[in-house]
Amino acid sequence: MYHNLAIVLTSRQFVKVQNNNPSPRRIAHLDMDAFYASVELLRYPELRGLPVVIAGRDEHAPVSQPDGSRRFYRLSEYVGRGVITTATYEARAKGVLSAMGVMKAARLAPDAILLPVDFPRYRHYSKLFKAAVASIAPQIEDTGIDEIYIDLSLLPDDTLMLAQRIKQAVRDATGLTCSIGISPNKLLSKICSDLEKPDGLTILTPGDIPSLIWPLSVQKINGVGPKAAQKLATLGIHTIAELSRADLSLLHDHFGNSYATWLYEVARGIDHRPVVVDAEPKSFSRETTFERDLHPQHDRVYLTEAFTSLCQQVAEDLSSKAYVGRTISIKLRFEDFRTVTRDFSLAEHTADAAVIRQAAGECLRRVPLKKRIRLLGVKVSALCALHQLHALGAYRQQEIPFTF
Ligand code: TTP
Ligand code: MG
Ligand code: MG
Repeated sequence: MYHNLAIVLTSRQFVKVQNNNPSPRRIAHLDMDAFYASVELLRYPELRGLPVVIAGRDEHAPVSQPDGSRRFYRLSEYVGRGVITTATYEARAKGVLSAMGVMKAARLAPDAILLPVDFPRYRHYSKLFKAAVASIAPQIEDTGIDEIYIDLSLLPDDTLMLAQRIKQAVRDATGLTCSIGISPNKLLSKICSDLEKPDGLTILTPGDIPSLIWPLSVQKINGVGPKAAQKLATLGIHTIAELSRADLSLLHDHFGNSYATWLYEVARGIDHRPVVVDAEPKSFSRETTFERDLHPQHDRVYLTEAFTSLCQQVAEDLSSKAYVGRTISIKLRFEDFRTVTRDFSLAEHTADAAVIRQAAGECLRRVPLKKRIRLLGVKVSALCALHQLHALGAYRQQEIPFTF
């Protein structure tokens, strides 16, 4: 099971960009290369060129030797159930990948160096590289610890020159390399930033689409996961070109309306999503795709736990950002990819897990559960910043019993 966190934002700035600039947008996606591993190599330069894996616990930190050198742990010394966060390209060449179990990786590359995860350090470098980009191109949407979208549309400079200046600024500020993809939209730029890693730069023109995009696996589309790809494969659809030739009605039959329409558009490179800059959150949501499709009755205990956990996570997200919300929504995607949503609006704003859970439960009762469930999501919207609510004197913690 994996969790997706989404904070949906609004942007007034983007509306301005669109109105004033009818020419095609220039959207960049920038992603740092082997990010955690590259940050570690800055302090352990003797490991450059070696297979290195970031996965360990604190006990796997290097040990200083009397002669001033350092002793590093090897993957073969690891015992436990941890997973790899990332690996250097040298380790990837041996088949070691993100999210792989460490014990499995140890069989593939027993001599690879093992280093513990140091999140505060990665967050620090994340801030550094984002600030460096902002000094050149301020229209940035933050989408992860090592990646951002940048809207270059309003900048006067040539695209290639801008991209090179951004890469240099990132290198100067951090000592790290990144890869950039540039195209008219987020979907294509995200695909492109991955095409020439590491230290890549891909500027996509419409003429490049048949040669660069069409031959790629559908899984290169951000939003087509292994399950959807597997299902598409049973329809004989493996590449983006094949997906673009599929009938919309065929996709509707197998994936439900909203996902099918989305697939149909992305296969044609269509994506109108704005780069969302400097914005207020519009909603907080968490969702989970289950490793196997769950039966509403037989897997009831597990589903209930997952449901409650999603509500708790959204409540924590709200609290950590000091927001409260009034509309609680749930999303279910069934085994046939049909997606349904339900909303419930509370009388008062809340960031309380139990209140969110009860409202989400109300939503769930309005969904006929006849098919297995592949995805479950909880969203809180109609937000208000806590300080605004306090100013209005309207916020009080609600006490609602936890019953179903
Ligand atoms: P990615 O950008 O996906 O990967 P990466 O930067 O390590 O390598 P690439 O050059 O291919 O971009 O992820 C960024 C960081 O997020 C990564 O360094 C570690 C972390 N991460 C995890 O903890 N678990 C995961 O499953 C993945 C994919 C990444
Ligand atoms: Mg990366
Ligand atoms: Mg990334």
